[in-house]
Amino acid sequence: LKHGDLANRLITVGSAGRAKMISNYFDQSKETVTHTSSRGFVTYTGYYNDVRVSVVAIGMGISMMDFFVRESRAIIDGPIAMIRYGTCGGIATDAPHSKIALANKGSGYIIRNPDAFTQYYHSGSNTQSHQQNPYHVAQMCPADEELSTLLGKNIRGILGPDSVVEGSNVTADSFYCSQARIDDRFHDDNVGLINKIHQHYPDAKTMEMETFILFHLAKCCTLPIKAAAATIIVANRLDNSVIDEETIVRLEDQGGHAVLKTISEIKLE
Ligand code: R1P
Ligand code: URA
Repeated sequence: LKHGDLANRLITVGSAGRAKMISNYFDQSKETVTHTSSRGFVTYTGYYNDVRVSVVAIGMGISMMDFFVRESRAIIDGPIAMIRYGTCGGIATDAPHSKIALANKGSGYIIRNPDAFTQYYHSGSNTQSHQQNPYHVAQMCPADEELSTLLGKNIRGILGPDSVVEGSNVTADSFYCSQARIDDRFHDDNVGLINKIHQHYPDAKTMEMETFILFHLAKCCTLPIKAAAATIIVANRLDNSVIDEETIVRLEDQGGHAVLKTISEIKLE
């Protein structure tokens, strides 16, 4: 993409299918420009209620979000608003599957500390790596308050008053070890990690893999970026209950519509 190809109002999602679904709500009387990159980014730029918007599917993880925020900021003039609409796992009893989690209280960040695992590098080595904490837990980064409030209002307006769980999210650098999934095939030292996450972030409701980087780069950018995030809770990690496929598709579609309405309505100054 080059200068001018992206709108100042951006939605970012993980999957190409979700991006397409949201772009189906674009004004049909106006042109939608689509671009698929060889690195797996899929972009739709068009209009919603006569306002220019872009939806970008970026795939998974913190590096892809880093590419998205920095490279879109490089080719857009003026203020930007960005909303992530993703999926996540619920890590609190009041974050059941099939609700939409609004990260209005911000996002935490948990990453594996490789130096806590160096005793596995060489057989017979006596390094004291176990003295290190196996996971680094960063300070919470806030979301944009105005954008988050509007997003919550519009999701409730389309999906109903009880559709939203508010709180904070925790972004992890892995779907597995740093989200406390136990795998005997790897040394992960992560038993009880969800409890440690709650000690650090008492109102954490969800875990996923991109939101913190979006919020952090929005705050660290020298040019204006407003950022917010909402995610479909696809499973609850405490009781192992899982959403059904039909509900995911409905929430991607209707929640995506609410996200699109929000990005078109937010004031950019
Ligand atoms: C993992 O399955 C992926 O799903 C979540 C995570 O953040 C990660 O990207 O979000 P998306 O559905 O937006 O990809
Ligand atoms: N995405 C994640 O990163 N974690 C989950 O538990 C579900 C979706």
